[in-house]
Amino acid sequence: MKAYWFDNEAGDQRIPHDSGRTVSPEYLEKLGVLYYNLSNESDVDQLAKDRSYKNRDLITVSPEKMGEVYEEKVKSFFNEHLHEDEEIRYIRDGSGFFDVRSEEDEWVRIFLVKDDLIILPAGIYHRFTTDDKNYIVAMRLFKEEPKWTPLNRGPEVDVNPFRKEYLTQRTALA
Ligand code: KMT
Ligand code: NI
Repeated sequence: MKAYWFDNEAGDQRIPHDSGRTVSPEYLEKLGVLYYNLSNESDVDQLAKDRSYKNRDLITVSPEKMGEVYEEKVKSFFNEHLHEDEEIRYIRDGSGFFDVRSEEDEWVRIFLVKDDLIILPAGIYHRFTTDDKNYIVAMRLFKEEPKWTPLNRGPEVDVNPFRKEYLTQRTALA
């Protein structure tokens, strides 16, 4: 894992966009974003148990796996959105970027590789992209039914109860 401020320069979403300014795991925690490195896959079983994640699946994002719709998918993952549930991803192969909004509404870019596990809180605005290798395999964990409909940013979603709850929590963490 490596986290840094996104540079906001033009260019493909899949290039690093590294401003050179690092973001610490402590700052991520203030945003409610949790990060773990789990080199032993059985560690994920304990985490799942502790947090009541009953189900999981594996997603591969690559042109080989997705075929023609790959480029379209990669673009759609990159639309800024939130979920009404946590987004938990445990990277099993490849790499990619999760971008999350800071307190000042700037993008923090989080580069994840194999054995990295990230938990994005419900209500945080974020987006995802593969990097220039165009390949990531991730375990997705969820409680009951997967409830990860992306709610794209906009005036209505800004006042979603899960968004409001997140902002309350974030203020408490700051
Ligand atoms: C998401 O929610 O953006 C995704 O699931 C992307 C693929 S997981 C690396
Ligand atoms: Ni998402």
